[in-house]
Parts: sequence; structure tokens; C-alpha cells
Amino acid sequence: MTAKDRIAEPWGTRTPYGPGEQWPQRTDIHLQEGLSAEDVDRWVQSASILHSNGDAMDIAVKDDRIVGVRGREADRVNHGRLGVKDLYGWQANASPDRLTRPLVREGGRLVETDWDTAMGRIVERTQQLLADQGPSAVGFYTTGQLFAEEYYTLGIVAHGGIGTNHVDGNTRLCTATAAEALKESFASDGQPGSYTDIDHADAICLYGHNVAETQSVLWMRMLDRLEGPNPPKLVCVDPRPTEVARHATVHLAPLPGTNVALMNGLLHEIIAHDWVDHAYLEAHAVGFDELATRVKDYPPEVAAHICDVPAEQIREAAAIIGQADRLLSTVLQGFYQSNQATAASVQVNNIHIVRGMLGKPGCGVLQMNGQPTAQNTRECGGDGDLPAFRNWSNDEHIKDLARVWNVDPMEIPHYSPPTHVMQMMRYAEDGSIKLLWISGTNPAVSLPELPRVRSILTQERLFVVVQDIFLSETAQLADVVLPAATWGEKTGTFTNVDRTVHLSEKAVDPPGEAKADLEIFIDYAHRLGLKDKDGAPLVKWHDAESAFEAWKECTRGRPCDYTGMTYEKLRGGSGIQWPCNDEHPDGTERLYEDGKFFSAPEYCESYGRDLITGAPVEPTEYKALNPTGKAVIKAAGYMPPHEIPSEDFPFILITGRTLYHFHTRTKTGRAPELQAAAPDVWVEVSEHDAAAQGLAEGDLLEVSSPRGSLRAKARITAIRSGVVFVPFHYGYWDTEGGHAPDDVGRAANELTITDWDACSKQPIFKTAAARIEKVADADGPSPAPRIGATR
Ligand SMILES: Nc1nc2c(c(=O)[nH]1)N[C@H]1C(S)=C(S)[C@@H](COP(=O)(O)OP(=O)(O)OC[C@H]3O[C@@H](n4cnc5c(=O)[nH]c(N)nc54)[C@H](O)[C@@H]3O)O[C@H]1N2
Ligand SMILES: Nc1nc2c(c(=O)[nH]1)N[C@H]1C(S)=C(S)[C@@H](COP(=O)(O)OP(=O)(O)OC[C@H]3O[C@@H](n4cnc5c(=O)[nH]c(N)nc54)[C@H](O)[C@@H]3O)O[C@H]1N2
Ligand SMILES: [Mo]
Repeated sequence: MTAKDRIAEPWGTRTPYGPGEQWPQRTDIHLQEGLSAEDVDRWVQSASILHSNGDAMDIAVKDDRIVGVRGREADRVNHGRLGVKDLYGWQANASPDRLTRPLVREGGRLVETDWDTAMGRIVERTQQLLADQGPSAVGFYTTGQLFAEEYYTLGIVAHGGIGTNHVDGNTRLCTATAAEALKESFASDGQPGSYTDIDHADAICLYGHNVAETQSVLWMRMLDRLEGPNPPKLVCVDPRPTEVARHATVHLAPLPGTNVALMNGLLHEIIAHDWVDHAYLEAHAVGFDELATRVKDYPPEVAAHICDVPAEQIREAAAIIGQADRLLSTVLQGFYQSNQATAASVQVNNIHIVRGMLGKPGCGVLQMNGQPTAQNTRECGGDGDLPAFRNWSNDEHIKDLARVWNVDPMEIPHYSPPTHVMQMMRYAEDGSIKLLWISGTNPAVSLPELPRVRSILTQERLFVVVQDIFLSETAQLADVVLPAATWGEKTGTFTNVDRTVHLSEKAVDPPGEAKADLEIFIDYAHRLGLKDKDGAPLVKWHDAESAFEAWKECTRGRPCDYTGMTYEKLRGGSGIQWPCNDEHPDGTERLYEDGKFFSAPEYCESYGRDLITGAPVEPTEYKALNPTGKAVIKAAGYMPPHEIPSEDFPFILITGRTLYHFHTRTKTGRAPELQAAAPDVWVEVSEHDAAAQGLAEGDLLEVSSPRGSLRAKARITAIRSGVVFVPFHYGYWDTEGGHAPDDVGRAANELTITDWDACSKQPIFKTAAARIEKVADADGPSPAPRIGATR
């Protein structure tokens, strides 16, 4: 199938298969217009960097330029397929807008300079702040889009060298709840399931996960099962008419923010019908009685009333889930970014524990990731956690990390939980954080309540470093801008949702003086003179492979054990799932196969939190609750969202994605085919609400919340009434219009609220109150895509 058709038909042709069979291969390829595979000089191994699926691919190189991509058939994840963003997105690498030299602010303007000057300023400011105030003056805000080697290096610099506890990634906005839900139920991060569970499942439930648009190759796998013999039943929980909803056996469209009530309704039915694996519970879990008591309060009628869905549908969905022999569940932002994020996501784990559906083919939970390397941010300490799932409140783990790093344990901050980014922004607002180093993320578009974010980042007293590949909305506010090399221009590894590790090799040189993020972090460490306790350089590696070897040592014996992998082993064939070590030299398909968890008190990553208040559980409390390392069932009651519709703001606002764009579009907005497919912002309004307000397709609306407003054209859809949806991809940067810093009227985050989940600290991008008013009549349809939820 040619790539051209893939804009119109993004999931390509079907290759149906039955339960337990191998998913057939299909090789997707797209090369620059006029070239064929024979013209390619070399193919360089890599994987996708535009979502978390980990689709393996080869980068086509001709005359030392990237000219296309081809899926890798041999890979366990995608069997040769690629999503539409990957087929086109590589074009952004060669954009003339790439940053090629460092920039520094002079007389209010950013001007080009050399690396010595730029790094010199950062180092000087760091040293001065460390002398004046100490480590708490310095914060790092990184991403889910660098490589493992880079996060590990940033982690040692921040935690082991500078000694600050202010380290977080944009994974906080993304998969903090995935990590937290796994920590609550299994006392450790780490995805229990495998993508091959799709091949075996007889029921697949997608909770707040628009997989068709956000992991389109995974959806191809599900579609191929749906079109094959004995297809699985599909349950979709989403207030919008997504492609998943269209294919669902049962589509539950709850009011946004009511996920906990719905989950409790489902669990009520499962327990009331005794679709429970009592032997599994007895042997492998604690906490069932509390759950059984709690969900007694949520018979289907009660849940149906809170969620505004038919009680009968809850019963139907519960019967599918309760009677499945091989149940696969996936969870994503409709839960993670909504009210009671962790509490809701944990209930999905509870279903699997109660039904004994873990560690067997077809029985997986995928607490999904979003970004391509989000798993590594979490594993390597880029999100403030300690590397290799060490427990910050276990002194033995701190000692062990200090041994690996050869530093004094007291130098590693562990007096309180790591500072999450919303708190870091607060400290910057208050003036205690005075240097904020932002790498690989664009908070001036992606954080909630942008008017506030801009005012924080532009303060005179805050020194902002931005490390990016483009002059993003955030980079434009920086004091120093560092030009980074990216995917295809540097080497490193990263890990997808189902623990598959891929190697991504350098295919071409970066533009101008741009440098790999790894090189930049190492250079900073050496310039600062960071030393271990024997006076040797703290960072003892010099390139990606030596960093990987160091990281492997750090993971030895931990859940995410990488010691059995090498770059060489990752070359040529398929990616490999951790843990991979002497015991499991070929990697590990599923965790918890024997009902054994990483949750023993002395081994576990986390003792968990109170699901309502978020307060960390004390070590002694945890030991009493779970002395022998079982799975932990945690119950939670429903609590309404903090901001609910009112007379002034009668709608519930939710935000999210379209198939064609990645986040703030710095890459996909520079791929002409993708930009043309979704050129501008829109707002989804239900048929019912449009009729009530006299709105038609394409009318220009003003959407307002208590925090700000934006303008967008209306797309009338079957979204549930009372709810409006705005994609968050559109900052003020525009391919046609150039940069227009004052025109901020189209980013979804102008409207969103400064609020976060008590447990995971993930911001609540889905559930705020809003109003819509017509500004002008339509002059044609809205710019919303013609596929997916906006079809
Ligand atoms: N095309 C594309 N793919 C991507 C990305 C991208 O930007 N573009 N980004 C990647 C990243 S980083 C991420 S995190 C993932 C995100 O992937 P998804 O989570 O699948 O994407 P979203 O659109 O953010 O949200 C999913 C759905 O949540 C629903 N929803 C909103 N509120 C609620 C609620 O209260 N309850 C329920 N049950 N559902 C609700 C929305 O209607 C939406 O369809 O995608 C990854 N893949
Ligand atoms: N309203 C609303 N807001 C949201 C969400 C939502 O659903 N609704 N979703 C949230 C989620 S899940 C996410 S993940 C975030 C994403 O939000 P961001 O991380 O802010 O979005 P990106 O556009 O991916 O920003 C990545 C930046 O890194 C740069 N970059 C790319 N590759 C490299 C590299 O190799 N090195 C360096 N140094 N820089 C690089 C890019 O040019 C870009 O500026 O947004 C969050 N914000
Ligand atoms: Mo994300």
C-alpha cells in the first residue's frame, strides 16, 4: 500500500488472524518522492519516536540524508507495519528551522553564540546558585523523548552530583499515573502484559484510550483480530465516538471525570456474580475484603446515575469482562488525565487481580505509556524517581545506589518524594527555583493554564535553559537555547510500553553545531567539575554505548534488569523485553507469571500512597499490610471533579489528540502531508448541543474557561452532549503564519486548570468547565480530520 493512501486510510489493509496465531507480517515503507528501495545507500536500524508503541523501523539514507523509513518485519512489536506519523514525520529532521547554533539572550533578544559561551553562562549561574542557596535553587524538567542513556546521565548529574530533588519529566503529564497505578497494585513500575496478549485475548477493554489514533499499529493488530476467526469482544470507555467505540461490542460513554464510579460499578457486578478467582486471591493478593465492601455501594444503577450511562450497558460490559477467559485491558489518558486518575486506573488492575488474569497469554494489563521513551524517563530517574526502580524511602536502596555511583549516600536527596513539575513551577513562581533547565519538552504549550506558565517562565529572576531541536514557544522564552541532535542523528536505546528495548542508531550527522543531548549533559557535568567520592569524574562514560554499559550495572538485580543485553544483541533482529539477564537471556514476555511480584518490603520500588490524599504509606505500615510480597488490592470511592459545570461555564471541556499530529507539532507540523491533514485547531460539539445553540459545522466559536479563551471552528460529532473536546496540538507556531508570540488564542491549555491527581501528581487535562459562543458563521467545514473521532 503506498504511503499516499495512508493519509486517507491510516490503518492500511487487513491481515486477519485467529486466536493464538501469529500476527501476519506486512512491510510499510515510505520514501521521498521519486526514490525506490534500490536508490537507498543504506538502511539504519531504529524505532518510532512519535508514540510509545515501539514500532521498529529502518531509516533510509541516501547521500547522507534521511530519505524515508521502512518497518522492520522481524520485530515482535510491529511485524513490519508503521503508523502514518512515522511514514512522514522524519522529514522534520531536515527542516530549515532546525536550531544549528547555541543562542543566548542579549539585551532582551536571543542571539547566536558558540558552545563555550552558552555552556559557560549555564555553569557560572549554576555555581553561583549552589554557593548562594544550594541545590534547591536548581531544577531540571526533561521529557519522554530522549534515550535511556541520556536520562541516566541527567539523573546522576542532578541527584548524584548537584544533589537537587527538583527533577521531573513531562512524563508527569503523560504516564505518571501509569507508573503510580503499577506501584499501588504491584509495588513497582513495570508493565505486566505483552502485546502478544492481543493475539490470545477473547476480550479487550480500552479505558480512556483512543488507540486507533494514538498507537495506530497496535490498533491494526486489534483490527486484524476483529476481522479474523473467533474475534475478541471489545469494550470501549470513552465519551467520544472514536474508531475504537465504533468497533466496540459495548461502548460506555461516561461523563468525563466519573471513571471511578464506573469501575466500581463493573467491579460490583464481577463480585456479585462471583466471577472471582478465589484461589488466586488467596495465594497472591491482599485487600480483597475492603474492595468487596467498597463496591457494594456501587450497584449498576448508582454508577449509571453518576456516569450518566445506561445501567444495562454496565451490566453488559461487566458480563464480558467477568466471563472472559483471556482478558486484556489497556488504560490511557482518558483515565490518567482525568479526575481521580490513579484511583480509577488501579481499579483496572484490581479487575485482573480479582479474576486471576495476570501472567498468562491473553491476560495482560497495559497501563499504557504515551511518549516513545517515557518508560526510560521513569526507569533511569529522569522523573525524579531513583534509577532502576529503587525506593527513595528505603535507606538500603539509597546506599546501594550510592555504591553504584561511588558517592556518599547523604548526597543523594531522599528526605521527601521527588518534586513534581507542577510543584517545581510553583517554586519557580515563588522564586526558590532560580535555574530551570528544560530539555525536550515545550511547556509553553503543553502545561496547564498557559497564561500562568508564560508569566513564570518570563520572570527576570528565573534563568531558563532550553535544549531543543527547534525554536519552540518555550525556547523563545529562554535565557540560553542549546541546539540538540535528535532521533536519526544520535545513538541510544529506548523501551516501549511492553518493555521491549530497541536500539536506535545514528543515520546522519546533526545539522550545524547541534549536539546529542547525551553529549550536552556529560559536558555540563565535566564543566561543573562533578566528582565521585574518590575524586574521579562522576560521569565515567563518554558515549552512548559506554553509558548503556553503566546503566546495565545500575539495573543488576532490579525488576528492569538490562544486564543480559548489549548493543550487539539489539542489532539485526527484534527488540528485546526486560528483564533480560543470565536467567532470562532472551528477555521476558510477561511479568508475574508465577503470581510472584516485586513487592516484598525490602525489594519494592514503592510502599504506595493513600488513594484519596496521596500521602505516602509508611514503611512499617506497608510491612504490616503486605509482609510476603503479594499484589495489593486498593479500593476507592468516587469523588466529583473539582471544577464542575456551572451556569457561566455549562460544558465539560476535555482535550487530547488527533492521529496526524504529535503534541505541539514541532515535528509533525513540519511534515507537509501531516500538517495538511490537520492544519488548524477545532472544537468538537455534540449534535444535540449544536442544535440547542444554533451552531453549524465550521462556525467559528470562542471557547472560554475561568482561565482563558481560544477560538476554534466547530466540528459537530456524536460526542456525548454536555462535553466539548479541543485538540492540544496547536500553539501559536504555524507553518504558514510564522511565529506570532502575541496570538495565543488557539492552544487548549489556555483553558485548562492548575490541578493534579493526589497520588500521581499528573495534571488534570481532562475535566474543566467551559462555555462556547459563536463568533462567526461558517465559511466551510472545520479543519478537523476526516477520520477517527472527528469523522
Ligand atoms: N497521533 C498521536 N499519537 C500519539 C500522540 C500524539 O500526540 N498524537 N501522543 C502520544 C502520547 S505522549 C500519549 S500520552 C498518548 C495518548 O493517547 P490517548 O490517551 O489515547 O489520547 P488522548 O486523545 O489524550 O485521550 C484518549 C481519550 O480519552 C477520552 N477521555 C477524555 N476524558 C475522559 C474521561 O474522563 N473518561 C474516559 N473514560 N475517557 C476520557 C478522550 O475522549 C480521548 O478519546 O498518545 C501517544 N500517541
Ligand atoms: N491540554 C492538554 N495538554 C497536554 C496533554 C493533553 O492531552 N491535553 N497531553 C500531555 C502529554 S500526555 C504530553 S506527553 C505532553 C507533551 O508535551 P511536550 O513534551 O511539551 O510536547 P512536544 O511537542 O513533544 O515537545 C517536545 C519538544 O522536544 C523537542 N525535541 C524533539 N526531539 C528532541 C531531542 O531529541 N532532543 C531535544 N533536546 N529536544 C527534542 C521538540 O522540538 C519539542 O519542542 O503534553 C501534555 N499536555
Ligand atoms: Mo503523553
